[in-house]
Amino acid sequence: MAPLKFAVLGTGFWSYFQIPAWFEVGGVELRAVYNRTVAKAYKVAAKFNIPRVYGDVEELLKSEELDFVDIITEIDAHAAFVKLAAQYHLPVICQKPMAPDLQTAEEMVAACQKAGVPLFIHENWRWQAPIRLLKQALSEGSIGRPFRARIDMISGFPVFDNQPFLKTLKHFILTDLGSHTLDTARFLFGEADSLYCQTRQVHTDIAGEDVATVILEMGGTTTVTVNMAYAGNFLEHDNFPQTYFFIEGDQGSIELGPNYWLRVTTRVGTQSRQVKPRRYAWADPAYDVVHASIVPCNANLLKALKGEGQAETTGEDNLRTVRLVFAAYESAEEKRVLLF
Ligand code: 89Y
Repeated sequence: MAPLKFAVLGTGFWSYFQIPAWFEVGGVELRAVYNRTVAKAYKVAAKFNIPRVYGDVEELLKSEELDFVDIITEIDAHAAFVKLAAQYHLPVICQKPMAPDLQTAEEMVAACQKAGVPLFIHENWRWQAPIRLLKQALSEGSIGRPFRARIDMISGFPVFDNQPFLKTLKHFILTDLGSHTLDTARFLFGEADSLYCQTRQVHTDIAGEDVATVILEMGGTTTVTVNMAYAGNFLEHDNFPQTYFFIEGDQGSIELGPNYWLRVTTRVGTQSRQVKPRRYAWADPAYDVVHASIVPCNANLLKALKGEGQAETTGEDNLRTVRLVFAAYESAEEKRVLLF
């Protein structure tokens, strides 16, 4: 099969990793890049040998013959660009979080459904190597029925240094990180039956919340607590961006702890193994496990684009994650449990 031709819309921080991750997967040809500040697009084009650069999305869509587009812009541009791609009948990948609110996300999914255009969400967290292995250990059933789980993504890492716009988000940690952790919770434990959330703002120079605690009942069987914080404080085991898990089942327990140690404890004892992510030369070591996860995420989406398999994170599927994110804000604001 000929390589699929695509364009990247948005050349900020994440494009420096999503583009080489595409080259890692192979089977694609990056024809053009767009960025509102076109000088930034030229920089990325020069770095990755991309033939054409645009400062106008419609001009790009009119001029290029493409098989899909990959949107890596900031959140506020997602809806307009997804709808444009749908208008041009182009399959589209959109960076998480899908939209700044639930209604916009629903409109994006509906627009693509109406146009008969596939919409995929670039949601990479669930593709982290240690999390895939954790899922496998859970599915193998040795710990029995999981009745409770804790997911901790707590770090003092200065996330605003590389992504300054995060400071301006009125809805910060639940959209930025909750999109990932709640999606991962769905991946591991199924759909949510209820949700309760509390949020806090520790930084005084940002617009949104930087701490969130979400308690869910999932899959009808599991109580899941998701602890998130980017409070800029100091923590002994601060290994950004590693997520820690502790899962209790009626026959044992599973832990994914610091430095990717996966421990499965059953009647016969504890089996430990270290599941280090692959290190790529193009990745920023400070984001190792996340940057490495972009490769299998892209590979999964590419299979679907080629008609060779199902994508895990379709627009329709990710809408369920988006619903949880905004349900969490509603719960925190109204101080009540939401039932689904
Ligand atoms: O934006 C976020 C992401 O997708 O991964 C980590 C992050 O950079 C900060 O939460």
